[in-house]
Amino acid sequence: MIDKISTLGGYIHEYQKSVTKPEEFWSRIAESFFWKKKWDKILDWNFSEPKINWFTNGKMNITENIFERHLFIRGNQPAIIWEPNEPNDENRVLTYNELFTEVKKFSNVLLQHGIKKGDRIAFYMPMIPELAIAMLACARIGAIHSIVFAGFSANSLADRIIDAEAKMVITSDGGYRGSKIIPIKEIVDEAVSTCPTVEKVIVVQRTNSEIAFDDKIDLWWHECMAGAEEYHEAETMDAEDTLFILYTSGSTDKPKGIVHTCGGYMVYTAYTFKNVFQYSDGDIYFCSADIGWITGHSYIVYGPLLNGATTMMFEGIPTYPDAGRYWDIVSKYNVSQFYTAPTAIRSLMSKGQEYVENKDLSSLKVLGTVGEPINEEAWHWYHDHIGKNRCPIVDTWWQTETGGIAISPIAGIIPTKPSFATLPLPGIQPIIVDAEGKELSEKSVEGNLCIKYPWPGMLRTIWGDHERFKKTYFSTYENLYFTGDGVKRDEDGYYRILGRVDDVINVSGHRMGTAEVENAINEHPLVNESAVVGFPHDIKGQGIYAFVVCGELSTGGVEGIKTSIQKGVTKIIGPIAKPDRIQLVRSLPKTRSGKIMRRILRKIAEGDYSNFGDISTLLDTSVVDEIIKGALENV
Ligand code: 6R9
Repeated sequence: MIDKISTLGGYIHEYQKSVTKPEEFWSRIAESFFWKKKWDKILDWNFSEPKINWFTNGKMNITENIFERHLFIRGNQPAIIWEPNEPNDENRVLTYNELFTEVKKFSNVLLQHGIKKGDRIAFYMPMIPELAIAMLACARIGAIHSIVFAGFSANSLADRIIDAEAKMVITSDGGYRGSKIIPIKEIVDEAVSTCPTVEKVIVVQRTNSEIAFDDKIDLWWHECMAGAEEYHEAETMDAEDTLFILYTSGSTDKPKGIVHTCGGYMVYTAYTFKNVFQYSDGDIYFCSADIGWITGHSYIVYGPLLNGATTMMFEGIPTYPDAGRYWDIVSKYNVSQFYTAPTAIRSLMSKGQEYVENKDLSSLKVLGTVGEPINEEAWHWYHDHIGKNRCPIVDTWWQTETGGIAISPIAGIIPTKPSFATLPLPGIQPIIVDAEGKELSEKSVEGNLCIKYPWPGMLRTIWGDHERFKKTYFSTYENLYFTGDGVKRDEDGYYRILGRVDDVINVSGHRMGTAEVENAINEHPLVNESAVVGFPHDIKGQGIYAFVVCGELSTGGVEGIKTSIQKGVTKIIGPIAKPDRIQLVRSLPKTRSGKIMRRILRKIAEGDYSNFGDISTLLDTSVVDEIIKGALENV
């Protein structure tokens, strides 16, 4: 098992070792796993090609490290505790033995339907145990899962299926979310109708909704599992074989398929989970994320299960049946570690104290946040009202690309400071640079966050587009991985993440490319062009502000067109991308060379109508005055 860092001195020692002798450091950690064949070389890399290989020629399977490695001591311990949407419905507890049986059976189902190592399988699923079972079955046979958050539209799902050339889709008839039933299968049907690579769709029965069922491609999960063989030997995987693809938004139009591989991701998620959350045997760990995002992959499924932990999976939403739901779950299961997003904290905080008072939160030991910067007010509320001033908060900074937590306190060991992700974890070598890429080496400084040395959990490429991988992450600054985030370091060497410095906005912890939203808006028949920026939003962190130029107005007038733009974006991307504010404008502020000056639009969206900086390159400054006037009318 992985040793836990247990003192501040221990952290400093581990960190130094990870920087001076990274290979020795990671090899010691990797040795606590089960390898079918040990690696020949720990690390082979350069950031110019770029090439990142960890544990070269090591052979393993991540599910053997979850199951076979733990079973003799943990077979009867709960691996997953699933809490359903309705608090009074029966929950499900899967022990390691039970989960293992289901995974092996589903592995055989996949093989039986012609899935081979390297094939891609897309997922569009609610938060039910079959999601985790199917993920692990993919990993066991070497199929590559590509999980798509089930809030995306049919169109977004289809784009992802097509990009990965997925052969199969795993889904459910419907999904419960609070008082709503989501027509999951209907969305999949719409997507799959445009995806020629999909041969089979496996459907889990969850809501018993009436659905279209095409016997030629659709299969019921329960029917497949009924006859499935229980015996299955894990496929031998190379450490650098792809484990999964997860799509995320970037500054340019199309979402990118981030590729993670088996060996490095295993070592990194397991190591960071154990240390950051200080997980001990017997603890009940609850991460409220959806498995459709990286947080769910790394810290609901892989990280916890690799450590033999008990991990919760929650089907519902934080405000159903009321805003005390998370706290009911914490007290029902005696949750020890609770990990959520600042947007959820702000939303629950705004509902009032009555949902927290009288809840027994005494089992809590550690609180965590992820996904976006946490403001001090929310941090203090979380600390005082949920943690009762006794639980450390781990503000964990990381990205889909980093695979696991990169900058974060180690619970109870690294002293915290509100809104600071504090210090890098062992193996992470952050560097702050200015716009030209010059290192800002003073302690207390502000700039762009890069990482200068590889760590095992980092992405290896963008699916099908290595050139884009190079361009996106390694071309802004030579020989550095560029995170896209701005950061401030204080006199203690603590890091405070300031937010994205590229054209990515972070809405309720979800990454959204402004270009992606603009393209969706521009699909509207009356729209000529648009520019999207983020603006500060009390609950969501950032909201979406769209400046739109229309050729003419439809009969519904200004309000009618705004509503139809919102509907259009929901249909094309999904409800998470729906603009919060739309302002119709005569034209956009452009430079003489035709580039939109987003800097100005960002200021206007923030309600700051001065401090535009140098606007001498603007083609027509009167446009700015008009937009400000319109913005004031909008408020
Ligand atoms: C894990 C995850 C990544 C972006 C990242 C940054 C923001 C994440 C944060 C944070 C401030 C934190 N972010 N954690 N900002 N403090 N603790 O969220 O991955 O969806 O890829 O988003 O989220 O801007 O670059 P992902």
